[in-house]
Amino acid sequence: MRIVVLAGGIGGARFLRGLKQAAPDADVTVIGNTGDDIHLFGLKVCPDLDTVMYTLGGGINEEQGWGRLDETFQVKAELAAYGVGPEWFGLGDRDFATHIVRTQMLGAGYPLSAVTEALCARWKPGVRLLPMSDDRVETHVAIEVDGERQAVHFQEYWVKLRASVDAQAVVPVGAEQAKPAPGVLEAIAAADVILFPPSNPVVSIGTILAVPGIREAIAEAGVPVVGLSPIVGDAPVRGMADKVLAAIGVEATAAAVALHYGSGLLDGWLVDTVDASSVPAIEAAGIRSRAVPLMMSDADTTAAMAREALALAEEVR
Ligand code: GDP
Ligand code: FO1
Ligand code: CA
Repeated sequence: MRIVVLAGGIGGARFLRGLKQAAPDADVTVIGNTGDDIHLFGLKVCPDLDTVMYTLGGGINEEQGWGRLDETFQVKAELAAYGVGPEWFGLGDRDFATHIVRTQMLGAGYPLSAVTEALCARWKPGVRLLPMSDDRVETHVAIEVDGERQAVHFQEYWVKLRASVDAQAVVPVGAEQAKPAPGVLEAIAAADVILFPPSNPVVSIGTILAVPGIREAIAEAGVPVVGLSPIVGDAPVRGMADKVLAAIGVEATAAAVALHYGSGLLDGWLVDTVDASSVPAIEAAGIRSRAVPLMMSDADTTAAMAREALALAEEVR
């Protein structure tokens, strides 16, 4: 079975680990969000691609959900001694190596998709990991500071400001001109099932869908498209999805997110058991829905979520 998954960072990566356990023989292609990417310390940082690669490759810092296991921060301290920041973003020593390889290859002219493939040759994530695009796309967030509207990079909004101020708009800068990376549209067209893991609907999946051609290819693939809610009990399980959903005028509820994707895109939507009362409204909107446990607390529970998603896909096929 060929499965295509649109993934952000932590939510996407953890779900993928469960999917691999649930369907070990499936051929999985991951279309990763690159809107979080940023140039820092002269290096190209791709947080969501790395989170997927490290999580599936066994190199992730489990508690944190991003960055490397057994990490140290000597280089960061040395940079700080030179007064080189930003001090709010912590690239670890082991992680620096990944970024040096990536930046060197990009500088030599390789596209991000080829660079990602080269990095994955070491980590062997067991999925085909494709960036959504080889073109530069950067998510910016409009905020108000001292009565003045300004736009900051998503990393600044999330890591530096910890989403402490309201997001007024979220803009995937460059998305309109971006082309899907090689293999993306082909993988979608060849898929048997397309899954939206419990990733952020705005700054992860929303950004991937903003690359012209991807949304259309999914809608036209003619195969079940099933998603899992990242919102449980009217709040994100972690992160700032509530803030960025508010910026696009969508309530932070499992049902509102399903309706935001809409029946034109989604065929099935899993909500957590605490949100079981929202199932009829989702079904009334033409999206088949089930309430099942959606907390990725351990490998077996996460694999069970993946099995539920695949079962729902068969139901709507
Ligand atoms: P990020 O790029 O690291 O922010 O990760 P993603 O975009 O892939 O996923 C973030 C979303 O995952 C957040 O909106 C969380 O609410 C959601 N999430 C994290 N852990 C869980 C979980 O155990 N269950 C569910 N249902 N959602 C989760
Ligand atoms: N998140 C933080 O909260 N603080 C950091 O210092 C930080 C560094 C970092 C370095 C590499 C990387 O791949 C991810 C990193 N993240 C950090 C996570 C990341 O900024 C965000 O959580 C994601 O972009 C949201 O998906
Ligand atoms: Ca992300």
